[in-house]
Amino acid sequence: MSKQQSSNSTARSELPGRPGPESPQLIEPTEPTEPLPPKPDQDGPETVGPTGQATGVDQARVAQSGAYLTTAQGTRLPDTDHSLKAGPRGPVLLQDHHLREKITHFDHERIPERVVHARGAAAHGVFQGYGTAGEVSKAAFLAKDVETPVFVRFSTVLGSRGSADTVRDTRGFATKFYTDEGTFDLVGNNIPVFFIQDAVKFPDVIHAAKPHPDREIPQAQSAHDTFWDFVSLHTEATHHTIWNMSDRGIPRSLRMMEGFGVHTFRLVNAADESVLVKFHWKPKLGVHSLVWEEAQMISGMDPDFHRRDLFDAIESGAFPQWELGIQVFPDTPDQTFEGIDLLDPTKIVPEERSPVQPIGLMTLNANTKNYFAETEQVAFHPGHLVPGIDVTDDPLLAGRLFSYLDTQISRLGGPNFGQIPVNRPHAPVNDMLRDGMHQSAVHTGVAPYRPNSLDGGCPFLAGADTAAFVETPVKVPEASKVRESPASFSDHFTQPRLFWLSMTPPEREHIIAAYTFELGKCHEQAVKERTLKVLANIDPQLCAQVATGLGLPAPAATVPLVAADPSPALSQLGGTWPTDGRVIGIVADATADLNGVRDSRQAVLDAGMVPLVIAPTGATLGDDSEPITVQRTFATARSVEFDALLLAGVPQAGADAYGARDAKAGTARPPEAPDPRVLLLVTEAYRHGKAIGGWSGAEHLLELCGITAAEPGIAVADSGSTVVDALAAALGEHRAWDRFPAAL
Ligand code: HDE
Repeated sequence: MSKQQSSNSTARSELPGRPGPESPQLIEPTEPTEPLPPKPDQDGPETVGPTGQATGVDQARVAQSGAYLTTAQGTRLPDTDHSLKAGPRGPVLLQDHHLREKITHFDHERIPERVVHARGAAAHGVFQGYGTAGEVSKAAFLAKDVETPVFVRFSTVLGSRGSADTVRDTRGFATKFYTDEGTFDLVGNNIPVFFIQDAVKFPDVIHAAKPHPDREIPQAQSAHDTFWDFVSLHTEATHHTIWNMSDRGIPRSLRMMEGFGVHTFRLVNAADESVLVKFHWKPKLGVHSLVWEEAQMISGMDPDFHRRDLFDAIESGAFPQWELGIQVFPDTPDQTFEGIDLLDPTKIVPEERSPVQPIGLMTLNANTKNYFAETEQVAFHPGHLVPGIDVTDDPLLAGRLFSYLDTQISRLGGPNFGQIPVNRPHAPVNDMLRDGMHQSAVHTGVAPYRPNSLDGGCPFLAGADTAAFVETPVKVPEASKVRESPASFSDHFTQPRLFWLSMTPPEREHIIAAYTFELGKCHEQAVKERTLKVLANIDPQLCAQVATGLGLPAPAATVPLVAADPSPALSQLGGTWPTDGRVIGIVADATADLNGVRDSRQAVLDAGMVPLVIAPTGATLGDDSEPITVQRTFATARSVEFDALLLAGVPQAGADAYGARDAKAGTARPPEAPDPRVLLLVTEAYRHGKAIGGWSGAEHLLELCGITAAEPGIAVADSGSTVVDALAAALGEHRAWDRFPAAL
């Protein structure tokens, strides 16, 4: 036996009936062991077959379990490390069916990524109705205390599947409700308006926003010529674009985003009365964003930042929650509300004019078990509706009702994608759809048609009284066929201006900086100049400041500027929010007050936040009796990972700590200054408006960073346990906004 063969045979030698030589380098388990039990929070949706029967889970295919490796046909295999050859050094034989099966399957492991929203992260959860929607919708899952399993996929729009999470972009927020009356998909975004008003333009906006076709640059960015070329020529995109340029384009966490159905939907109650509604998801943790510098740094430091944050929060039991709410409007023939056209997906209705009424609570409480099977294969469709929820004639929605079914056929390989476990309804399915690629149901019976007498006439048709989905008989106005939009669709600037006027000064600074950055990345002067003309129609101050940044003259407005009432609900500032799951970095070294570190760690945990100790190296701090585990070192920590910092006290005020090192002679650093990476950590956190706390002696480090304890968002106390309350209070406002514009 050759050398290679002997080492690889070791594991087999221990299996019953497989004698083999012993190897001193035992690197594989030598006998079958029980696989790790599923984590309690990882139960996926109940698996229900395409014809409604519970199928359970095909255990043989879910994990690396069982005693023996087999082929896809279940035949046991003696070797999976060596191809079948004509002698150890000879050619590989075509006969090797295991080699061919293994490589062929591997060759086809990838499926086409989504044409948009390719990068996503998802979780399972539950939706609980409040019963408050009963008057306007008969949808059974909205009734009081009804619990419905859900699967939510968040996504960026532009980047490919491997792109970074924190790019400036719209985020998808798609929810699948597995209701007893069929699956309802609410396929929304974190921005309540869209770039275009008519689906026929979707390929245009996406072609413009995706990377340039010649070199496929830039990835996952809107900061390039073709995007700004399109949105400046096509001013109905102005409203969506200003939302993108605002802090909404760079969320702090998927858990801290609002979600919107965007289109107006129609709800129908038990008496067949209808209203028009807009759907809103309101996060319990509030709406918070990164600052642009952080977002860019995170793209390099941790491209999986949002995905990790969602997964970790759920894993640790900090289940994210959103309230589902509706704005309700009368279903009048003109489908407008106070002059706002409800069929125009580039318009919002300010919450001050039509409050969002809560109708249920969603809790995400289980991570996915397999990214591909669930997050990648989930297929949403705005046409997945249930009785009580219907669509309107929004022309953007009409195109979506076609597109989402169609795209799955190439993405998921045929029309049977509804049979993939994550896509299977929990309601009984009794369709007459048959055959096709990847058909996995074994349909019995001979008469998959209606009417039939051979299968007993089954299945029968339901009526509105037996939970059938019946389209609302909306009157269609008498009209001629035209390729036109209503006149109201051509107002492109009133609402972007409303958005701008509703922003606080720091938020406006961020918007100005975002436009200046993005246009600064464009090469075409004509594109920049045209965009400035668009900005002039939003606000002269916005236009002038961006123009200054670009070094171009500011043009005058070409439309009258409307004096809209600001909508404070659009701003993220003001108010205080829960700090659950926020990440606190505790900076310490061996010379620090380690009891204080222990106390502060505990206080952070007690407050529902996540403490991460940052020290010079990965070695535990303190003696063996009560060692403190170090989660980050000065080499691996960067401020962008933390929502706030705590600087451990040092026993003697003014003493040098935090990895103090002798400064090299002739450098500007003070003698025995803290490790320069700590100075960077603190100054960066300060510049990004983050709360910084410390105790007894930490002021020294703050002073070295040019920060005084009296400033907003800085909390210095006597002990590690007492400082956490003050830190959490500052963090409840998300950032110390008074520090802006520090970093834009
Ligand atoms: Fe989508 N969109 N979209 N979209 N969209 C897709 O469907 C499309 C639009 C949204 O996590 C695709 O399964 C058209 C608005 C989300 O799997 C595709 C138009 C809104 C997701 C598609 C729109 C969305 C998608 C690509 C203009 C917010 C990700 C893969 C008429 C209300 C869902 C897929 C997931 C995905 C088409 C506009 C949200 C190609 C034609 C408006 C959250 O079918």
